[in-house]
Amino acid sequence: MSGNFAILAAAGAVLMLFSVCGISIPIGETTPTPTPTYTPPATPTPFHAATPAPTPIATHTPSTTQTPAPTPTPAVQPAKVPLQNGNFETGDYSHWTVTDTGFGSEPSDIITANVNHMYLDQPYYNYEGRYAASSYLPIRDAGARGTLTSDAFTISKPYLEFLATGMQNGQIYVELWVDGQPVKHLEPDNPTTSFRRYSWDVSQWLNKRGYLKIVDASATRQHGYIEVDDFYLIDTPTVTPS
Ligand SMILES: [Ca+2]
Repeated sequence: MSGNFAILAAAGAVLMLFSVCGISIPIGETTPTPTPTYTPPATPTPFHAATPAPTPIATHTPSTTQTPAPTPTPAVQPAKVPLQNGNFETGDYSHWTVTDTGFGSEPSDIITANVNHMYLDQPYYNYEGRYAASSYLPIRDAGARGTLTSDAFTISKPYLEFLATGMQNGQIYVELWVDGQPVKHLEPDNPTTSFRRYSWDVSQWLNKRGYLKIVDASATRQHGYIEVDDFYLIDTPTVTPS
């Protein structure tokens, strides 16, 4: 402040001197002290953290070759499991072992037997498919004898069912063998030509291995035969089990 006053005082003294000397200085020509223009401080460019370039969103291109994965479904156990060639529809005794001559060298063609009137009394009824095992038809002799033994199978269901005809006779029967002994035994009480469905409760041998024996050891003529067909394992019996 005192510096400015000194300057003003000095300027005043100079003016007085010029005035005294007749020198006039036009006031308007006084060189104005440049007023510093206010320059606002530069607004700092706000600092932005480097923003990574946005990752382009992958455009989904539907594939024409990729098939959607199938929805996994739990393995479903069929309710009914046929025994191998349990219905004899191969037309031969594959999966069965034959002894003697009663059952012939191959299953009997029931449809042909009906057409050719080869049956004992009446035409066959209630058979499954075309073929069945018969201890009568091969040589048309009810006194013929023989056995059929199935391949071993796993008892995977609680019931074993089959069709059978034949007379009740201690030497004519169907058996299920497990652990080296017969556990089920049926002497058919059906001496007709109409097959009947039988059901065995085999639940106590579930998951064990077993096999079937079909036996005609009787030389009895007339109705001394047995005929079987359509062996399968099943969850729910279709007839009253024994
Ligand atoms: Ca059959």
